[in-house]
Amino acid sequence: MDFVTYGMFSRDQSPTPLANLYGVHPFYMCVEDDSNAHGVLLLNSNAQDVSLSPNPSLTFRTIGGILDFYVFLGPTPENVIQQYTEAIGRPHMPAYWSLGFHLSRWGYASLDVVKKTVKRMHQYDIPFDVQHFDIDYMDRRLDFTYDKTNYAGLPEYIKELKTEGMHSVIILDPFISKDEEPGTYRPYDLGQEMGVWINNSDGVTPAIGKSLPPGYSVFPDYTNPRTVEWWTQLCLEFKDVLDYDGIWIDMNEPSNELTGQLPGCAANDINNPPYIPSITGRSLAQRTLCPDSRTYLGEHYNTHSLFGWSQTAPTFHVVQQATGKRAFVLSRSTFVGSGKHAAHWLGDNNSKWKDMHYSIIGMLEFNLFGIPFVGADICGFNSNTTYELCLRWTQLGSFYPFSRNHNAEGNAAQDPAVFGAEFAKIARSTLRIRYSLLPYLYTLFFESHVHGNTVVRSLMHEFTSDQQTHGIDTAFLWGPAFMVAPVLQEGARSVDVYFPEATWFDYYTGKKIPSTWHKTYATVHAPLNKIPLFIRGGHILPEQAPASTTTKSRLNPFGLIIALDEHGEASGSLFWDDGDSIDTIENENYFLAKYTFRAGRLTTEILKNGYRGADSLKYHKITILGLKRRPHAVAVNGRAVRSDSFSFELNGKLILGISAPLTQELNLAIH
Ligand code: MIG
Repeated sequence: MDFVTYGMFSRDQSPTPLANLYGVHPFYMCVEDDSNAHGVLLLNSNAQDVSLSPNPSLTFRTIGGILDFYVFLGPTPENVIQQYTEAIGRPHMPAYWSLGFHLSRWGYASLDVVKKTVKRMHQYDIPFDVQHFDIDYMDRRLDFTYDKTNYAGLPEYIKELKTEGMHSVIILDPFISKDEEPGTYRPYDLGQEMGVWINNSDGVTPAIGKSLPPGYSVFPDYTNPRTVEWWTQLCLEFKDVLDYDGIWIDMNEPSNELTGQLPGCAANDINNPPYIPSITGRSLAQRTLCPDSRTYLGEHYNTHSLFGWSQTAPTFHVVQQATGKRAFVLSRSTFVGSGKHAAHWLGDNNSKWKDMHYSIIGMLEFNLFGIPFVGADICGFNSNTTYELCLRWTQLGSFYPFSRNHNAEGNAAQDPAVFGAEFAKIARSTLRIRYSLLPYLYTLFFESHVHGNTVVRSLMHEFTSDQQTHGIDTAFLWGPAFMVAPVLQEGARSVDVYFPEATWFDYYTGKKIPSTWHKTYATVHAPLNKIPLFIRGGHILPEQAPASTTTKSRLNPFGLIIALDEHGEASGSLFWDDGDSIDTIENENYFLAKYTFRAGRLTTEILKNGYRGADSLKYHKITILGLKRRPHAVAVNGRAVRSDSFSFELNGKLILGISAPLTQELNLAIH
């Protein structure tokens, strides 16, 4: 609030404090001194800035458009986001596989290198679901082609990954080269014929810029329904070439190497308005097109920051159509409502410790923006990473909702299998924790999709009246119940963790955090092989035995972690469906259970039992944390459990081995 001004205008800009970045979200949430929260959206796509002062005051300055203000009354932070996403569109339900670990790299250089990388991931048995293909799969960086020399055999390889239960995501850029031999490059020829490009100010001739492909390029105008037809057709045709499962849309700010298109922007008021908001370069054309360019919806001046957003829904729909399954679309540029159709990564960060810290801030922000499926490039994108940074980042990134290791061209390989056996073992064990908790994460996404909840949230979000939580951006929660407190400093072997007033258990030991640590920072041991994790009492987390892919883990037995609060109570839920069919909720093809534990009894209420694929699944393990004493007897569904199939540890942790069907009410009594 200290007299800072934030500019908003979508820009190909690696994350830098105060700079305008890839996305535009003219939304804020405010928490007042009495802990009541509200939110405000100015639904406006023009270049704008917001000035903050400690009065407190806030001033929006926009240079066009409509002054459409929405106020969301909360009163809790979570209510604000539920109301905000009700207005702008609730986040989509992600495919289960897309919650697995993703691996990517710009500059594998050949399919052989990809294959070797995937192989070493498998050799170390590191959980791994999705392989990304960045622009080097393309022939000379041309969309809808692949490199038949360096990536010969790519179509077959993608099929092979599929048979192993893995998935593939391919990148597509928004610029189309106009300089290929006429008749040899269908995406351009067809688009030209259909008239789908952003035009110059004359409204007729296409705007010509320069980006990754050879020669000069034109820019599809996704606000035009004809462009959507063209894109849909090409993506469908390309599916017959590369059997992709998801599409990654990059550079959609839109990015351009030139300042404006050829031959440069005319001197007029639209290109040079009397006030230019506080954006990098103080130029509306820098790294993009001239403001007076014409899109179907209006002047680029008004629609610039909508480019990525306008590309997102059509891409989502064509991925659904092409695969017949739930779509995965990863977009760099976002606007209000993008979460309805896209996941987001935070862009071109650096392999630096402070960037790893920033990623938590970005992840929390995008959860406020209604785009909870978010993560940063694990181990850092620009420059070479180091062993320790990459290890700590792999631990943190194992708890990003979108968990992907990605790297820039020219840097040393940084996949979790490249640093040798010790690193791989740690990556494996951390990712296995992620995979075991995916049923909980998936249930959080269900709640986000249906009720608009955040998936990842700050401590402030849950403990709003505790002022000490307000500035914390070094730890975060999955839903209300699972705290991640990563190591963010080089050489550190401990973390100072703030424990708000609640019952907390160490995830690894089940041991209760002493109440003397409440409302203070406590130093928690964090050797290289460990990221501190805590479970909050009062909550029940569903889990499932992990495996090398979610395709396999989804068949494994479930467990429940019942973490009791000070009254010996806890509750939680599990959402389950086939993980990748479209509209399973609308079609009632899902399973939803609510668990309640009180007075020594667990009861299950099955709210929906509409997914027959759940019938063969079982509960195998119940963990109860925070019991005051060793139980005399335990009964599951009315039958006594033999004392040799449960173990009790003095720290109050009870583990029960059971076998009970998932789709029947699970009842447990502890005496
Ligand atoms: O400027 O496709 O942010 O993730 O690897 C390069 C190559 C274009 C920018 C993306 C990055 C990606 C890279 N792209």
